[in-house]
Amino acid sequence: MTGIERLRDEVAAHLVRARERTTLLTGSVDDHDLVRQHSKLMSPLVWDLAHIGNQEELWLVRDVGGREPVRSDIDELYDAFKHARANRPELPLLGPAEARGYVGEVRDKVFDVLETSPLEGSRLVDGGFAFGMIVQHEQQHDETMLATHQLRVGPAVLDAPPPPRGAPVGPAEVLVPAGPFTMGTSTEAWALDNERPAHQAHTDAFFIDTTPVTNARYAEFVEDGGYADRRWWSEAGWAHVVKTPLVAPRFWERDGDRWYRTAFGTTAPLDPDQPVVHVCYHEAEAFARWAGRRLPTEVEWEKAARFDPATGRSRRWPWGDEDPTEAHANLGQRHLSPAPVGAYPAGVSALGVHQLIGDVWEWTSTDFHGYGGFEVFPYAEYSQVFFGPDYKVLRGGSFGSDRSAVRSTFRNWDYPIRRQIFAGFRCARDASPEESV
Ligand code: AVJ
Ligand code: FE
Repeated sequence: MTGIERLRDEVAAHLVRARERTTLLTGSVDDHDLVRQHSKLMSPLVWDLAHIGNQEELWLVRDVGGREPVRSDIDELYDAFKHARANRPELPLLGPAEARGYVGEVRDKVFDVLETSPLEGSRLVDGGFAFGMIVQHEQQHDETMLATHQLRVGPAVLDAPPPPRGAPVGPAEVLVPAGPFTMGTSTEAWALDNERPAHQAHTDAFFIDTTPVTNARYAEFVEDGGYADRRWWSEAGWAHVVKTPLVAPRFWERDGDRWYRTAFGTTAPLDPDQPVVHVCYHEAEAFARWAGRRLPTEVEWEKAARFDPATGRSRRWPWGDEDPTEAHANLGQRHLSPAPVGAYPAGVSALGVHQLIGDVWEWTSTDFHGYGGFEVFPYAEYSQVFFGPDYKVLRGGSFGSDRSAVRSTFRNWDYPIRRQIFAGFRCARDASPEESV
């Protein structure tokens, strides 16, 4: 097999894997659940389905393939910038059967385009990046659809084995030395525009938590009256917690003196050792202040994840340069929850930090901006239009993120009030001069 044939097979396998997941997420509910609005924050599942097909048609069938449109009449309906999520149920969308037919027809043409695509170079028409972008796009919407499943009310329809068991992780925090490191990437083939270019970044010495903050620890904050104590909240956070009002993470419920958590239609006692999930930025920030700590910046997070003090290099992944296996991280919806802390000793970073990839997206204190030297590619609406103070950066991916759609350089972003995403956090603190040596 030649190099190009092997590459085509790899791309095809990624496309097939993404489509199997999409099919599971849209095929496990009935047509009524596909077209209805489970939350104003989310699209109907049937919109995500046809939007996946429409983006694939735009970039791979029309642009890379130079083929005739499959359905040019529906582009406007599936343009995320034309209609807010809350209004999508009222649109004259393709019905479930029509949407399935459409995405299937697009996919057949894409396999045809792939047969002759050179898959090299960074130009869009060469296909290499374009196929990767579309694989990631489908997986990103699959994670979004998984969040819609979490918001859906009714009996469980998804099933997965429980995550691996936790284990002791040693000291609760890790010292990251002061100095420069390489942040971002210019070489990852599928890295999106906002992850580029590779550049030197600097941090002072700081401590970062060895693991994400657990349910047990977060429950202490709740039980200490943290949600009613003005001292822990920023001005915006306090306004939000009072007005909404927030009293505990989303999907937590108290019965007597025990906490329960509902996930994907199943209610069970809260696992004390799993990372807390479904908290917004304001809650993460308030917890950190209550604990006498702070959230890490995005630069600190990436240094903790990638910097190898022995070589001075930044690794591709916390554990090294090899792509993730099941032993490294809780990714890809293999489990329907984060894994208890210590469950992935093989995934530890050079500095000794656990579970940076997978389990829960981690809020950082950094606003979403382009790096120095940022260039829009291939379209401004992927990330540039979101740059500014309205969005906070999240890092590392969740149990619902696929390995094709997350990297140590990958940057997610959302409003600081959002908590339907699979987001948690870890804390950090400055190192004093005596601690830094
Ligand atoms: C990177 C997750 C914020 O879902 O809004 C999907 C990804 N962009 N379709 C989003 C995305 C276009 C994006 N996030
Ligand atoms: Fe999209």
